[in-house]
Amino acid sequence: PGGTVLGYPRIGRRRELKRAVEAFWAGRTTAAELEATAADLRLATVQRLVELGLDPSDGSVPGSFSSYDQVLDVVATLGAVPARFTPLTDAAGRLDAAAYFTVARGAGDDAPLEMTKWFDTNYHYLVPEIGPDTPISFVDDRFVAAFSEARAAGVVTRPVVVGPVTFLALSKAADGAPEGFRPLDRLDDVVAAYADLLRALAAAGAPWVQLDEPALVTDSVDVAFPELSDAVARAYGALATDLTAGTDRPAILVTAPFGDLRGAPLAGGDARDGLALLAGTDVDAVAIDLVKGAVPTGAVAGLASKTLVAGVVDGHNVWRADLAAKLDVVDSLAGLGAGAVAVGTSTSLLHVPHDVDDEVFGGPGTPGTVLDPRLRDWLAFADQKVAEVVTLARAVVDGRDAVADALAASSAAVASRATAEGVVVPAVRDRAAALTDDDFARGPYAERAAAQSARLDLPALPTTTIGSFPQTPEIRRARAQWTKGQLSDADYTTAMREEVARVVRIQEDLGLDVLVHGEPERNDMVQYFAEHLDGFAVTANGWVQSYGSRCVRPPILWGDVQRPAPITVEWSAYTASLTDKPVKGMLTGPVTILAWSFVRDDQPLGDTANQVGLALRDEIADLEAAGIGIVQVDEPALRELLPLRRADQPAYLDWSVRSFRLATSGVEAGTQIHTHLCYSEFGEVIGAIDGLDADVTSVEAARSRMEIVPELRGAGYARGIGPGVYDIHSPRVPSVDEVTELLQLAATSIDPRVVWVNPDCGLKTRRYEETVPSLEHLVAAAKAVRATL
Ligand code: THG
Ligand code: ZN
Repeated sequence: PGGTVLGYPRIGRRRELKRAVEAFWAGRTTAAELEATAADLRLATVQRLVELGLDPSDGSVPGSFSSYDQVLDVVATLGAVPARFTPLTDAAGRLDAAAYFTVARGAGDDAPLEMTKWFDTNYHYLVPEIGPDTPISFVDDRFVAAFSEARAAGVVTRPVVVGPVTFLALSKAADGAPEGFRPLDRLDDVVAAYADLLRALAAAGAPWVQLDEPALVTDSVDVAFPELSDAVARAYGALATDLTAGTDRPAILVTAPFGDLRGAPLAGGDARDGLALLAGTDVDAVAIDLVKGAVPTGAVAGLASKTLVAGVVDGHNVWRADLAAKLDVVDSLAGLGAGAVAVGTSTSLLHVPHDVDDEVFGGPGTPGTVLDPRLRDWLAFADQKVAEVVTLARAVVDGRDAVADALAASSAAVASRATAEGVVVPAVRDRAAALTDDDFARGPYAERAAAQSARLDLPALPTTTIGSFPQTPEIRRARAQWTKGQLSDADYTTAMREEVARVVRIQEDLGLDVLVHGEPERNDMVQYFAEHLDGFAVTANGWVQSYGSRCVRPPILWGDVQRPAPITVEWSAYTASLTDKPVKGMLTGPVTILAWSFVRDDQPLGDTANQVGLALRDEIADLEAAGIGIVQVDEPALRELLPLRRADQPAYLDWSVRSFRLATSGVEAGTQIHTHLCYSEFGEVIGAIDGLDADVTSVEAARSRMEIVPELRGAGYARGIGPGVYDIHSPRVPSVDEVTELLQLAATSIDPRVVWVNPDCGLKTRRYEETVPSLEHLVAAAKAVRATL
């Protein structure tokens, strides 16, 4: 009745966990010291949640800590470790702290678990590898220990565990598994281990456990399984009834975040209703996402004995809720026939920063990074969302009058945001409304190719890089000093221009054909543009975990987007003044800017994308006018925003491709547009990549041994292609022979005249020690293959 949240950030308000974990990796602290810091953080978190109003006595407080990743925690709990890491486990099959991180990060030739995106968030989880012989049993009591630790401090938590069906649906078949084996074939073993976990939690006194089953809201091929709904029925029949009959178990809450549990088929095209399916088992509560998912209607058999947790507070975005409207949604659930309705968040709060009160608000002239003070009232980060849930829950129990002030304040904030200056800018709206199909299209590729080849005069197999060069400690130090006001704008700019000149010299010495400026002036490829566009705000402390110890600070896109002044033009023009070689201007595309920001929720995303597209179109026009003949517009997140339900995908692919074309189609035929994609499997968006109509597309390809090249050709793509010829994620320097072999593979599977030679991705995370020899080998390989053409 007090309301709950499905999970809470775990990196720490000041990224304490990041620092502790990285100190342990560096050998500066012991496992015991790391564990002590983690325990402090867990305790501070549950106490904070109680302070914010969650009930400390009944399992309302989620126990959602992880030292690295929630999926890895299940791997550890089940002892489901790939064979290459079994030597690291103890006799019982457990991983100690060092071994746990080794599975996450690899060691020597033993590759870590692969990392991939968690549903449609910017969080990345580790992909379990499950085969017929993978050990699976309840071996590790980390969930039980965390529960007991909080309980000893006076807080009865609700352990949060990735559910058994989602765990297996997200796993991949282990190397060497027989043809046709699917991880879900191991469901009975996994469920038996979960039953043991539930018994252990009950013995420790846990009244509730939360099992997260986001796989139930998606039908994307990543998790496709024809019998997913049978798996749900089997797993929860066993966990709630058969395997726990006659023994104690905690009450089970199953959550289905990120989408619609009703009204759309489950994975594999099964038309059964996910809510009805769960209601047909003996689980005790179901949490549904009422932000992404539709409000369900119609009675559901079996729900009378259960609690429905109404996920009305958005766990995935930062806007303050309209509490009265949320209460209307809660009220509208009455017809479903649930035994009780409780208030919750739509998803875990893992995806938002900790606390708006950690931000610095100020007006013009306030030093440091500050948020527009008007935004303070419009935003809700994790702590504010907990308070919203508590207020809503109180209204459900005591009536709206009991929280009248809070309801009025939230309505006033929502109203002030709707009418604030900058949220709707008529000039931006008029420009978007006047767009015609011509604004989204360039001329025929044959004409462009001819004009570009005459202008650029490049050799066969031209060599280039993806844009960023190593961010050295000196660059980071200068930026930190500048941000703190210890370095003047002029001195900072001078330092960055010197770096650009150095990067140009290095590239000329290497003999690269198309040069870049190296992006020393950019903190992050999205944040940098957000800082230079109207309609965005950036935060000082708004860190969100991206994976493991790594975090990002997503900008907040709150208003209509405009470009007040050119952003990159001086940098690119300066670079071009230093060399006779062609220089490539570097921009981040509209889809990626949206994917890695918190976006406004008051208009279709496609409309917002076109505003960003128009701002970039102006930037590209200015680059062109400054004599820059090549502009790269990166879209690494094109795959990332793909909707989880197939039915929604065509509309997304349409607006995302159009926004890119809007940005890039204003140029002359002789100006060459490049794009770059990475971080994902492109199968599902391959048609869209062709639709971008870029003259050259560079893609991550080394680890998959160029398989993207024939795929793109198969999808009808017939323009320039730069498949990455070496993996930049590792410090290893590839030999000339290795690069030559990959390049030959590409140049024989398509017409070599369209092939470009470049690394997999930007070099900002690498050091010069690796970068220079790797690029030397890349240039040597290009020359060798060129000679054979
Ligand atoms: N920028 C943004 N989002 C992203 C990426 C990005 N999402 C997907 C992918 N890349 C995630 N990868 C990373 C890689 C490195 C870091 C974060 C996400 C990283 N972060 C620093 C850290 O945690 O120490 C902090 C960076 C900073 O100081 O701003 O290294 O490239 N937006
Ligand atoms: Zn990349």
